Amino acid sequence: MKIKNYYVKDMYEAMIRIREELGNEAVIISKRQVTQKGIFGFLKPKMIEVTAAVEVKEVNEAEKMMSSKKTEQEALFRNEINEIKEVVKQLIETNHSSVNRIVEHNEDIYDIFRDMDLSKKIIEDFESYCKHNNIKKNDFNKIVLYEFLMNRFNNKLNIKMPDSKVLVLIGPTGVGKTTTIAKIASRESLVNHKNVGLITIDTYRIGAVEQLKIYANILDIPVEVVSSVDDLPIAINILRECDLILVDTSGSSYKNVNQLNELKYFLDQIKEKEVSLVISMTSKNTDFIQILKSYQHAEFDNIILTKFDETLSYGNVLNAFYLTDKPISYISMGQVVPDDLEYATRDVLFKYIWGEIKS
Ligand SMILES: Nc1nc2c(ncn2[C@@H]2O[C@H](COP(=O)(O)OP(=O)(O)OP(=O)(O)O)[C@@H](O)[C@H]2O)c(=O)[nH]1
Ligand SMILES: [Mg+2]
Repeated sequence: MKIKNYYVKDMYEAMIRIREELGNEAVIISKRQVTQKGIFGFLKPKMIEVTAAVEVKEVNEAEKMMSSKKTEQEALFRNEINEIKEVVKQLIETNHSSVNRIVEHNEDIYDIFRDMDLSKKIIEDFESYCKHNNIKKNDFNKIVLYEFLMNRFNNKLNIKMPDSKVLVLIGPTGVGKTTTIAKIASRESLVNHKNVGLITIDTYRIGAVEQLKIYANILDIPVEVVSSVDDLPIAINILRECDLILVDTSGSSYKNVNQLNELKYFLDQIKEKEVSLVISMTSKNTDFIQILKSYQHAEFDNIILTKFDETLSYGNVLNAFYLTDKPISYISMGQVVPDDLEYATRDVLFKYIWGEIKS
């Protein structure tokens, strides 16, 4: 058994350090506020002393080695280890009650859920997680929520970068499809030295074609404009030498069934492709759910989340991976091409979510 003390600013820092140093199996066995060291320590903000423990195999190895020698001193030592083990076991068993003791009960987890605009499904899952772990409603707190999120991020979150030659971006109007295409095109052509070609089938909106052509000119890459379904395979054939073909589409309202059918008809003309559904983080949870539902018809493969910079509520990250089994690929956090685009990673997404809950 390895036991270690940590001096930290908050429980978030403690969790991160404990996970890093002792691993996922570690448990918190105590926590108390302490004054910082030094003459003026009492003037500084208080720190938290957190004690964590984890069972390690080395103890068993040590036990084996020692038992072979069979000296009286060793037998005494083994007894001591067993006693320590027993104490720590009891502490682990009462882990939840010790967690409850250390956290103030004034935080209402349901207020956090409401502020994050989480779907009902997630709240129900949290409740069943707590029930399964024997945590009563009165004991819901941020540490329980942290453990729940860690668990779900580890087990449920699905992340995957698109890797097909043809990538089509679809989604509601104004979510950032064209801007994201420009960002991906810049990154792939300038950084990864790929031959990139662009196609737009957005001939509805005034200026849409020009918008894409401007990016194509800057990057010096070819762009094909497609105005009828039959032209789409032709455009793809023209760009066949490219390593990556990015297809921009016009925005469709999730409520407009005709537009969605037309989009599906266009998409069906491309045999081998990956389709990214672009959704803005600023969408309300109820709209977010409807967008995911309506666009299922278009058979998208992954999700790109945009406009992280325009919201302080990141619940849609959870909504995204709870309401569909499709992976998240990119996240966009601003208008700047190409800088404001990142590959989605577990750590970045978790940081957004936990940052919101913590504050
Ligand atoms: N703040 C912010 N703005 C963004 C982001 N991505 C795109 N935008 C802006 O959102 C606006 C619409 O972006 P577009 O790329 O034209 O969106 P679109 O989905 O192609 O729009 P339609 O083609 O009309 O459906 C532009 O002003 C972009 O600069 C982002 O991540 N954050
Ligand atoms: Mg567009």
